[in-house]
Amino acid sequence: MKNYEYFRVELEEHIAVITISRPKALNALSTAVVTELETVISDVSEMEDVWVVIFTGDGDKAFVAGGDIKEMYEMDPAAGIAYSKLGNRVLSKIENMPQPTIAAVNGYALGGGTEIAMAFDIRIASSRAIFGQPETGLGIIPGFAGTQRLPRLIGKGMAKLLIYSSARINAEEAYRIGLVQKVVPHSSLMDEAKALAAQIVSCSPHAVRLAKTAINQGLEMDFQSATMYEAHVFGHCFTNEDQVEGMRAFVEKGKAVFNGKALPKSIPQN
Ligand code: DAK
Repeated sequence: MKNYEYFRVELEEHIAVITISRPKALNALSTAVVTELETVISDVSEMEDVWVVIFTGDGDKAFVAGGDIKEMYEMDPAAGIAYSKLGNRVLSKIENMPQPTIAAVNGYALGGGTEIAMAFDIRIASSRAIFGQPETGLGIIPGFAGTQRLPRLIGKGMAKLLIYSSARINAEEAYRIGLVQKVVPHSSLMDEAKALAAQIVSCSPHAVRLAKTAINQGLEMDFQSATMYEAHVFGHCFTNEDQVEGMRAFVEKGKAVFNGKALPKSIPQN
C-alpha cells in the first residue's frame, strides 16, 4: 500500500478504510491535505479489490474540523477561488467513487468537515460527533458545496437554519434531521461501520455500484428521464455474471458467492 503524508489506507476483506490524519489541526483541510486527498481518492477508486470504502478521522476528537482557517485567513480572492475549485473537484470525486462509501464521523465535523461527510454515500456518527456549518460566523459561506448538498439532504428550511445561524448540532439531532443514518456509541463506531460495510460486501459489488450510479445520476434528472435511466442501468445488470450467480443461488436455495469480476469503473451512459 502507498504511503501518504496525511492519510492512511488499510484494506481488509474488500473494505478500504481511509483515515485522515493531521492531528495538530484536528484534521483541518489545508490545500496540501485536499490535494493529497484527491490522489488518495483516485488511487482507491482504481483498486479492483475494494468493494466498499470507509472514511474516518484520526484521533478521538475530530473527524475534520473544517477548512484550514489559518490558511484561509491569508487568502486573497484568487486563492479563495482556487481553493474552492480544488475542494469541489475533490468532493465530486468522492461522491462519484465507483464503490459505495461510508463516512464514520468520530468527532467534530464542522464546516468543511460536515461538507466532506456529505460527499459520502452514508454517514454513521459516533455519539460524540458534532456537526455544523459555522462559516457565516467567520464571514464566509460554505465553500465545498455545503449550500448545495445540505439542503438536498435535510431540506431547504433546516439547511438555512443551520447555515444562517452557525449552530452546532450533536449526533442525535443530526440523526433526527436526516443528516446521518445511524448514531452509535463512540467506542463501537469503527466496528459498526465495518459491520455495515461487510453487509454491503455480501451483496453483488456489480449491482451495488450500478445502484449507486442510478441513484446519483437519477437524482440530477427529471423523474421520467430518471426512470428511463434506471431501466438502462437495470439492463446493464444482465451483462455481469453476478446476476446469474445471485439468481442461481436463490433458485437452488444456496448462498450466492460474488467474485467482483468486471466491475464498472465509469457510469454506464444511456
Ligand atoms: N483550521 C485550522 N486549525 C484548526 C482548525 C481549523 N478549522 N480547527 C482546529 N484547529 C487547530 C487549532 O487552531 C489548534 O491549534 P493550536 O492553536 O494548538 O496551534 C488545534 O487545532 C486544536 O484546536 P483547539 O485548541 O481549538 O481544540 P478545542 O478542543 O478547544 O476545540 C474545536 C475544538 C473543533 C471546537 C475548535 O478547534 C474549533 O472551533 N475549530 C474551528 C471549527 C470551525 O469553525 N470549522 C469551520 C471552519 S470554516 C471554501 C471551502 C471550504 C470552506 C470555506 C470556503 N472555499 C474554497 C471558498 C470551509 C470553511 C470551513 O470549514
